Amino acid sequence: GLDKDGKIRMRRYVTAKETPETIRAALQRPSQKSTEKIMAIVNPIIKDIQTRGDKALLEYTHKFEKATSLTTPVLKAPFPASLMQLPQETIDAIDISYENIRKFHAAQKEEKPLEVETMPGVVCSRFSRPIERVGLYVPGGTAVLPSTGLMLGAPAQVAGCKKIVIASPPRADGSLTPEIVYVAHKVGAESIVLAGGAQAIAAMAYGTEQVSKVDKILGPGNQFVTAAKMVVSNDTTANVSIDMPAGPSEVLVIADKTANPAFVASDLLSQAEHGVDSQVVCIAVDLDENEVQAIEDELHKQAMALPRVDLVRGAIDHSVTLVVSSIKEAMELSNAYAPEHLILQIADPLAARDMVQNAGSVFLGQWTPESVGDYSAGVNHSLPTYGYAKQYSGVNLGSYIKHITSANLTAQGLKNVGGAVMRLAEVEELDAHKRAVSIRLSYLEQQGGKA
Ligand code: HSO
Ligand code: ZN
Repeated sequence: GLDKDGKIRMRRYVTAKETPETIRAALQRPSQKSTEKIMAIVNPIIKDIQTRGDKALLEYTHKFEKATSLTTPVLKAPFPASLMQLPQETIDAIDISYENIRKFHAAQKEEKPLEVETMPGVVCSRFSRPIERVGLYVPGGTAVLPSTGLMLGAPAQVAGCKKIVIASPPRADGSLTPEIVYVAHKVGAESIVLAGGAQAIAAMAYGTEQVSKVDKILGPGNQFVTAAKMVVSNDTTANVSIDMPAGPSEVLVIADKTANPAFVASDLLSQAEHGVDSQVVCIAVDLDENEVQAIEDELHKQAMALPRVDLVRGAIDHSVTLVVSSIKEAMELSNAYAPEHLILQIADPLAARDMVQNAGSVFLGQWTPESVGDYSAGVNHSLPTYGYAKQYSGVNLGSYIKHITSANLTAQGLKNVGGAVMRLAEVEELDAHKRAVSIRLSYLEQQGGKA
């Protein structure tokens, strides 16, 4: 990201002057550490937690978080007020965000069970139940992220999950940030596991003496966390599921001539500051040299003023600006990239939204920076990354819910559908299946069809 002239700048391509292969290569995600290497580290940790429980969990926390004074890995609710002392402004900000997230996710509830009469007397229904126990991973790392606790916890609470466990790595002095404790309190968590990494995931997947076993684990994390989630969700003895695979965070901004270059740059940087492995993409629609230059100048100027400028530099190193000729071309490139966040700083963002095929969450117009979605608007910020927006949804109310179906037939219904069932049972040579229908139909005949 450091040019000859010392500027922090993204690579730039004009698509009309390049081959499609070059553009495709420019939109590659930065490669990650090999899965094999990660697995070789993660697998023994998971085994160790399974066999030695809390003792192993504490040892890893002493080692990886340097929190050697920590003597117990779990804090159970009710959480003492002394652990969540915060400035009133912070409490207000969390409360406002929490309410908006709750509101938006509560609206995702189904009004009533679905019911369809597929044939006369054949009624199929679908109803939902919350997943009973969920484990929410709130990363530590280069920043504390209480907002992730809200994004995962508020929908779990709205869905009616009975047990909400939050795991988050403690600080080196063994304590939790008060914001995380306050968020855990707000969402009704039953406990906080003071651990991070693969060890925290394993503890929630299998349970330990003090850590409650959960049915589903959600939340973003580094490669170790993601690998551990994959491992436990593939282990039938754990009987646990996960939300989605996760990679580094990313944003794609589409800007046309109406966009304010300073706004565009600020959005690119808000994602770049997450970490050196973040990726940001700027698609400039029909901008001339001066207009692209204006965005690049703003990016450099704003970046230099950031405390996290070194992380930004790393991210900008594998980030790119594409100059394209139309909104349609921009949307095609965006759909192929499938960004976690898509920001549309263009004249008619609503029209462009209709063209979105693949994206985690979309931000419309110049007054909607990604930051509002990261914290307070109400939309979720736990989103599919690394191209997984092609097949996964971000965390939503449905992430905490199972659908159960029921069928309910009358005697006439069985008469109506029974022929098809018996024929297919014959095809599959499953006689007992056929008999379960025929035995009833014979009974009805004996009754003279009165039943
Ligand atoms: N943009 C991040 C979420 C986040 N931002 C948390 C600030 N805090 C990944 O979607
Ligand atoms: Zn963010």
